[in-house]
Amino acid sequence: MSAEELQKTAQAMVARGKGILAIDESFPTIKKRFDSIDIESTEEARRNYRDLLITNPGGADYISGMILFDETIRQSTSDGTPFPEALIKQGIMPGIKVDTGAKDLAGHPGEKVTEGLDGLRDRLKEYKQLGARFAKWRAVITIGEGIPSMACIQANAHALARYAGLCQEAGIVPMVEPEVLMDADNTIDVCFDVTRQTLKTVFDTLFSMDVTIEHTILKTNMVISGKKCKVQAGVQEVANKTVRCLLETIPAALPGIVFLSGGQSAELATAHLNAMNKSYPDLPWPLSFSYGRALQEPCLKTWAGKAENVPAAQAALLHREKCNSLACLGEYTEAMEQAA
Ligand code: 5MM
Repeated sequence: MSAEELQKTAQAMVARGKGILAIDESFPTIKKRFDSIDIESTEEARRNYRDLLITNPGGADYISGMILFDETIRQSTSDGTPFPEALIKQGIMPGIKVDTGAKDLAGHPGEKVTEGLDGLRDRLKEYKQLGARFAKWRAVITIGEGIPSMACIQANAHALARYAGLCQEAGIVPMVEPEVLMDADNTIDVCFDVTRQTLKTVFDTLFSMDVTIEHTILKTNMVISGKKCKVQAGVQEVANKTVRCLLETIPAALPGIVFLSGGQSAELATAHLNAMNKSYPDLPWPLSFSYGRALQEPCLKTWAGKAENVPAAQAALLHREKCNSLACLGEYTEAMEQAA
């Protein structure tokens, strides 16, 4: 893929009013999700579920790309069309998660470093042949007593930069995902400081390793109160602090920023994105979504593993996709939830 095509792909990922659906749950994560609806995580159950997400009529109006897992990119729809082909036919770009998970960081209790660089050049070649236009690698930064350490942030930034360089060499747009977790009892200001340091380190490292910023997409967390914090920041404060943090750290040359939902409720994740776009319509980059849970949860619950629930589950997914599409334009209102 030429530089021009990489840029086109990156821009198409964050096209106006469109976002990304993350369906790249690894085996342990999809098992957790299926446990919540009491179904067994078999290969066929995973295929059935991903089939309904991928073939949802109307999804392409709001979704530019979907992030697949290694197993999923090799599976097919019920009528035998390979999933990547089924996406491309609808005008949705297939993406692929290429990291192999966050593992304990030696010498740093409670901290993780994401692995998966070994053999990545060859895997990317194969994913490209299977139809992948973009890739994803998620680094996890944990807030806690005395953490994160700079060692953890730097190790993860280094891996993200090496991954991004390999993707661009292979003609695949890297989605660079540093996620500061929201599970602790920290205030929003601690999240601000940690996210700021993380993003600054990641972009310094991308720059020093000659990754082309114009051919990269950032996927990151919002600046938000930890789930266990007694004082929960309101929607406007989250919007203001997230935007300030991004303005301080992210080069204007980046084609776009997409958020993960990180355990926020579906509606709150939409409200936060909407508030950012409504209050700050003239940012250097589009702000969009790449949610997993906040798009899928209502759909997963409605489906509950039953074929007869597929149309209702697809409608629930489409509703979240539409709400988030409107949030990209700052045009979402809470009333849209009642109307659903
Ligand atoms: C869909 O979940 C993705 C895969 O996670 P694991 O590798 O842990 O199985 C995950 O990377 C996801 O893309 C991001 O965390 C965003 O998802 P949420 O649910 O936070 O929006």
